Amino acid sequence: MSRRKFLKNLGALGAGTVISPLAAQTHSSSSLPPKKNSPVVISTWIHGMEANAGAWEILGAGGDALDAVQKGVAVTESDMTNRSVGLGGRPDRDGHVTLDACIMDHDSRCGSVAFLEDIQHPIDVARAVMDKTPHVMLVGEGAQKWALENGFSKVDYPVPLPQVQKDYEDWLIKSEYKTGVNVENHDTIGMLALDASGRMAGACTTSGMAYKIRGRVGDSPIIGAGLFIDGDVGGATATGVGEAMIRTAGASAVVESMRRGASPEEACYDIVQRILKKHPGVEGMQVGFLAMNVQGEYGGYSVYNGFNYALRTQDRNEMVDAKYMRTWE
Ligand code: SD4
Repeated sequence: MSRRKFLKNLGALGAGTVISPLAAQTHSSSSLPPKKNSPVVISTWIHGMEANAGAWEILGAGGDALDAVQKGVAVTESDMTNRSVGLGGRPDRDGHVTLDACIMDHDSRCGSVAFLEDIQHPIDVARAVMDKTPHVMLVGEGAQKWALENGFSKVDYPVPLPQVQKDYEDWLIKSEYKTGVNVENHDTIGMLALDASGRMAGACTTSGMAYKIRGRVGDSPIIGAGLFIDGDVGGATATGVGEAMIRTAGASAVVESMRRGASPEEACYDIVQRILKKHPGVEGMQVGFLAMNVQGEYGGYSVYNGFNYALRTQDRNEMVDAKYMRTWE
């Protein structure tokens, strides 16, 4: 099944049968704990490979997980061929690219920006909000104003990019808006890292859903929905239809399951099952979660097939297919 098809619909989540995790189609979603004190980083989708390489420059040298996730996801934000992260992303239905990002560490320190325009690295602004303000989240015009006053500048290239603008103008002809993940709006990057000192951090950044209503903010910058870290337990991040993660406080729910003893994969399975239960009759809504505990065990789970994640440890540098509940043809 192609990525196009896999992400085609949001529509309504169908009332299809939920397959038990044991019966579900599974792939090699192994979660062997890394060697003690050896770092590990996981991140969503294929672009996670390059992002992990960026993070590994810090993790492999014994550096801080927080710096590593910031550096890692910034690699994806810089990729102007990526249509769902950073300023190469697709615009909202009024033609503006708006970015959402957040970052969190093992001490529950966190920073977030949403509905931010014209700044290359929203993740750096989120980190600066965390480091320099008493707040967690800045949005829109205020976030941009604060960023410009604090050392960031607007980019000097056209946003949307010319090709993206052309696609948008083509889209405008029909203006067909699907309130969910489809081919135009997928592949947020969410990253979780554990460093050699046992510190955990996570980051998440996206241009959100293509052709969204202007002002729409998804789960990705919402602490507890698209990302959550608890230094005593572990962390989780999400990709897919953000509204589902917000309704269920998804990333937070995953961490709470791990706190009660679930493995990372079991915890991701639990939230995916809960999301399906809360969206009866909705067909084609993809949601994928990644989790890691403070022992360095990791795992993922999604509603539909096709979700994968990049893994980097001292011994491994590869893509892993997440387990899933349903097959999308
Ligand atoms: C959002 N969760 O804005 C993001 C979109 C996404 O993979 O993750 N796509 O709802």
